[in-house]
Amino acid sequence: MSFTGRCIKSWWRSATRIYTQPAVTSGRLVNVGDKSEALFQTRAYSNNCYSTQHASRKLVWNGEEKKLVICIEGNIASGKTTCLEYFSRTSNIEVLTEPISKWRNVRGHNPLGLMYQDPTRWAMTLQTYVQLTMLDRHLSTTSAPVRMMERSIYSAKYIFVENLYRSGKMPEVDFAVLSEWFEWITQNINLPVDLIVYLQSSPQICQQRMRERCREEEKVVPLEYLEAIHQLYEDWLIKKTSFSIPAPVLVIPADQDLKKMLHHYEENREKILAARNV
Ligand code: TTP
Ligand code: MG
Repeated sequence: MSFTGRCIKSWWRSATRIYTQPAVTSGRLVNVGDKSEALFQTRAYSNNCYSTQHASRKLVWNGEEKKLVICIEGNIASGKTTCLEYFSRTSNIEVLTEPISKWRNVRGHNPLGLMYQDPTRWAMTLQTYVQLTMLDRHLSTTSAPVRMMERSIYSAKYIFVENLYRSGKMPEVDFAVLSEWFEWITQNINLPVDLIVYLQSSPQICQQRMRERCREEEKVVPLEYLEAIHQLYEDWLIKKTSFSIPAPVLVIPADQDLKKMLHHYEENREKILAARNV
């Protein structure tokens, strides 16, 4: 074999190794630049990945094999955690609940509480941290073949940051800086999502559930806030008129009581697990 031939063979071996190694508990971001087109063909083929062109210039996580990634979305108190807890009982699904405990306590500070008390001053602080913790969730490794996440980096930006900005609570400069961060992250890091499950609930029901669970920071949240969040979700995932949607959407009506909701989740189990066919 010629020298060039040997080089190509050796490069090919190392390139494919990145994507065929077994799941490990830690990983790192690797930059796969323009030279790696063939490598991306391998990845695109084996992962059934639908954003190959973009992926060819992105940082990708080399710590684990491709998993099915499902994001559970919906208004505050729409029942996302309950839904995740239900599916966590299934052995091949690993559940990643929202990092809300971190938002309530970062080195002794409570950015969630501060944001609700004085959004103009603290929304940027909270949303920067939400963005970081959501990115961390997207990149975390799991051993199960299916991963379910509470929310995503997308809804943090398209729903919450957008709402704070539109309602005049977030200064334009804060919105601009957060948007630059978000765009850099989503353009440069591969964050695959295979399915969005939208728990569609009325703001009134969410308010009732929120009152019942009585999270201290949320006592000041008025119905109008939940209505605004609801409208942004509807525009994004139902009317599809606002922002791009990173994956197909499965809508589950979520106003019913817990027992009926668990029944709905069970009814939708097959659809959720066959995410690529939705
Ligand atoms: P949710 O993400 O809606 O989580 P939840 O546990 O309240 O929902 P569910 O009952 O459906 O499981 O919100 C958690 C809190 O964080 C809520 O007060 C809204 C707030 N939040 C923001 O302020 N900004 C954000 O970007 C996100 C994602 C949440
Ligand atoms: Mg929750």
